[in-house]
Order: sequence, then C-alpha cells, then structure tokens
Amino acid sequence: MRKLALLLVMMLALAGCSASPTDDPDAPVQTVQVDAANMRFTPDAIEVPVGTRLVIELTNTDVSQMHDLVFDNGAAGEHLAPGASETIDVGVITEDIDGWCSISNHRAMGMTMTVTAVN
Ligand SMILES: [Cu+2]
Repeated sequence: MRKLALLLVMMLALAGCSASPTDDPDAPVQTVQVDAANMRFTPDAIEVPVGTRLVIELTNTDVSQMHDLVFDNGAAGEHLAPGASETIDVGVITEDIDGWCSISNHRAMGMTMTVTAVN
C-alpha cells in the first residue's frame, strides 16, 4: 500500500514536470551580465529564446545605493550592497516577463527590465 502511494506521488511529480517547463533542468542556459547603477539596469532589455533558462549575473556598481532585481514570475535576488554581485536564476523563459528593483521607489524612478521571449 505504501509503495503504491509512493508510485502515485512519483507519477504526479513527473506529470507536473512536463506541465511546467519552467523547471526543466536540461533547458539551454543564457547567462547575461547586468549592472545596476544610477537608477537603471544595463542592459534593461533582454531577449531570450522560448525554452531557454535565463541566468542573470547582477552587479551593483552604484557607489552608495542598495539595489535588487525581482521578476513578475517570482524569481528574485537578494538586496545587493554597492559593489556586490549575485546570480539570479530567472527560470526557463516561456513568455515575456517584467523585472524591477523592489527597493524604495526605484521602480518608479526607472529601475525596470524587460525580458522578451523570442521564437
Ligand atoms: Cu534599486
């Protein structure tokens, strides 16, 4: 009985996997280096082929401002002190998503990013 339950859980997990390609560990990876400074991300627009995992290497090159980078698909980095870097796994891109700095009013001041899914 217990084995059957385990099998069921595994089948559900497999089914869930194919239903949500954003978790595909075998997807090709596109790594992009992004700078955060002066209330903007550089680059602030990234094109990613559908089905490719986007990994962002974010560096805060500002002198005194803290920044971060979050996305509307739920991916998010930590707050970065000036001079610090981090790697953000944005996941496998299947549609356009928006990113922004969530600190204070930085988003309103222009710290936004657009990820465009291209075929
Ligand atoms: Cu910021």
